[in-house]
Amino acid sequence: DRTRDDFRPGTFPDGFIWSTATASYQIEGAWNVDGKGESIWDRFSHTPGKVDRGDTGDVACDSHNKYREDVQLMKAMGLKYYRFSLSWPRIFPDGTVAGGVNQAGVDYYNNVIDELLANGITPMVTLYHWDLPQALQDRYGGWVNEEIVEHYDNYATFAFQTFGDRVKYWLTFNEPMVLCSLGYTSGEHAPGIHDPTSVSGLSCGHTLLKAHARAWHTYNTTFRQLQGGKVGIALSLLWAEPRDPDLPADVSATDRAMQMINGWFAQPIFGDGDYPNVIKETVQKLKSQLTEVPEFTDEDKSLIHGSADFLGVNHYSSRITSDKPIDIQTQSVFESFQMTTAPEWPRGQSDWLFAVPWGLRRLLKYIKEHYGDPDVYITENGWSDGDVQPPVMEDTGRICYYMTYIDEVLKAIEEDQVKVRAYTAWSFMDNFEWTRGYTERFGLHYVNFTDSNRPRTPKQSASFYKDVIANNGFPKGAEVTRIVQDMW
Ligand code: GBH
Repeated sequence: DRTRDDFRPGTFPDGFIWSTATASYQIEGAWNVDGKGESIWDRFSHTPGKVDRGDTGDVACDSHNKYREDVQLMKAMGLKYYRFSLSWPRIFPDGTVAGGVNQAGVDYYNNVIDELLANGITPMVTLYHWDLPQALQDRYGGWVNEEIVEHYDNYATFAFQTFGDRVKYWLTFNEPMVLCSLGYTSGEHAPGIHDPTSVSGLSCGHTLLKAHARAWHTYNTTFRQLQGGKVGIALSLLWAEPRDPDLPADVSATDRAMQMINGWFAQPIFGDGDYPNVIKETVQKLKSQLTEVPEFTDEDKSLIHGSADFLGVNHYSSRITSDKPIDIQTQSVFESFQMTTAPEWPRGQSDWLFAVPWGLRRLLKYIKEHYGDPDVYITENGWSDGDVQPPVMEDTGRICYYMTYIDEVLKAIEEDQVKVRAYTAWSFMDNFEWTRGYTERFGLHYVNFTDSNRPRTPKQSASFYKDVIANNGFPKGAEVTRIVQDMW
């Protein structure tokens, strides 16, 4: 049974960061209020058939109005850090500096940041969590076009300049792999481009890596000395376990999967500065269909390599991987492996979400060994329940998930010497779960989306996490450790 490993109580290193996260489109609402421009997620969710039940982020958790209440709930949990994202079109309605800054949007984020700090909570800000200004999509086709690197850098510069006196932790992008593959290959996410050739997805990734590096260098040369903050990127990293560790074909299929899914963005930034071989091979095959080939010059590589002060890890689940023979002439390396799950793995509400706590420890060790032993901030980890009546307030599934995953983080720190500095629970509250709308709930707080006041109520997991934060882990004798051992 590889579901669980032993639970080992213990405490985290002093100064360990405990946080929770949200993202602008998923919580703010106020999509067309106070001068905000339209984003690609506004356009996408307003297009019939794109999101379950026709749900939209028009109101979402109404955090544009209710951020003070959110901060009080955070304070009640003893949270000292909070990760949230800025909506680019709330600040620059058409995405460009030339188009003008929206002062009301700037005021809103100043208020959020000040409210957090006044309550002893340190902000961690994601610059881009998927809500591109629609105007940049219309004008350039979005991330497939390198013209937008300049606009992203201008936006990032403005954010550093305006908020960087108070914000010391930045993430340039949330999950480039997800945004490029779901937004530009499968089309399940905004902007909804369906291109099974992978050409658009690969170009998206290429632009994004350049934009990321540009923003990091901007911070490094212009703001670091004055502001003293850190800039990283949040990558969605999966753990792939070979179906048969003694079968070389499965082991190499697993290696290909890890390269494709994790290495696409991790290797250029944290590895040798270039794409993994599987990506390069795919690019070679597609060359005839490409107008601009996603290959890095030596200059690109040296700009991208090392362009992060820490690695943000969004991790949720694992897969068992086996070899799948392909026809080299007609099929791509993307199809050369197969991923499954084990029947004993507990399932969340999201169809992709299986609890495999030991996968996180193995992933962290892999990061240490393959990506230069960086400082690691776990920027997301969490569990979904359904939108059921009565709502799941005694959310033992979520508590089990958190306690087992957090315990594996502790093992990675103590036994594998991985430099994990932060753990972030996704999410502070139930919110707009992209294509799934409000049908999947990841929150430590329940949000009633049928009530126009969007009341929030702490779930049992919120008090569990509060105890973890207060105890800096699971010290022997503490109440939280007893809960854990009872559930075990
Ligand atoms: C994150 O995405 C987002 O950053 C956040 O906004 C979102 O609300 C949260 O997670 C919960 O979904 O496991 O091989 O089947 C994570 C999105 C979706 C990425 C599923 C990996 C499936 C790949 N994940 N996806 S696999």
